[in-house]
Amino acid sequence: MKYIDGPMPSLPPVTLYQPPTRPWGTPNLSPFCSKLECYLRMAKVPHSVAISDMRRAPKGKIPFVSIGDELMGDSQWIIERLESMRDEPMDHWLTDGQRALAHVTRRMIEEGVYFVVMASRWDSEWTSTIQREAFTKVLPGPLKWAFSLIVRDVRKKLRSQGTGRHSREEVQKMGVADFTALSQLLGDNRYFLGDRPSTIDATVFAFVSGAMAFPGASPTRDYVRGQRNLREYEARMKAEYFPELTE
Ligand SMILES: N[C@@H](CCC(=O)N[C@@H](CS)C(=O)NCC(=O)O)C(=O)O
Repeated sequence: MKYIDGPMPSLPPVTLYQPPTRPWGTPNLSPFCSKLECYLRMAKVPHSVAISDMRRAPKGKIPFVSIGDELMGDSQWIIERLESMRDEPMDHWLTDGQRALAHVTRRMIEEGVYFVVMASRWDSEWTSTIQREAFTKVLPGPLKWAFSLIVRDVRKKLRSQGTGRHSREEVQKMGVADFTALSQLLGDNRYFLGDRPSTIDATVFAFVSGAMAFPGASPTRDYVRGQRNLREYEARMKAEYFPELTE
């Protein structure tokens, strides 16, 4: 799979490693993979996409990339590295205040909303149906038995991070509060910070899309689906950067 539009000739070849799946009309099962792929498309970075093999992941997580011969993990470090190689970084037009807002928004989403989204997806109600179906599509045949290990691992991580210690009601209350803040900050802006895209849009889009798309109902998902501005933002971003998902 290739996406090339407006080449950046000074870059060494870039390959994005991620699971080969676009479930439920969202770019990836993993919102961090959706974020990075969205950024690569927004920034018009020529790249190819390959299936992730966790044994090669430099930080033991997806997504990861190769830039030339170098393997690199963590969506944010990757974006910052690629931005540093551009003549004009995507965020060049932001004021210091907008940069600060983008920073706290991204940290809230990636360190807070992510775990609410995970808890909502791995809720016992959906684990054995929706999640099993999505995961067994991407697990290689011989590893399909490993789904129960994944369930155990995700729940252990949710518990050690803290979100997994709250009741479902408490987790959902946090999720609705986070997306209320995002909806209010977005207002009627075309992109998160105004009428031009910036790197924070990759994160906001990925997590709004991932939360909205999941087929299992939850107060958080239903809140996001019910907010006109979040819904329209997700549809605009998708039409612009992932048109194949709107067909
Ligand atoms: N900070 C990392 C987070 C990536 C992340 O948490 N990825 C999850 C999938 S959504 C993962 O690889 N989980 C596997 C694991 O933790 O073992 C980034 O921005 O890339």
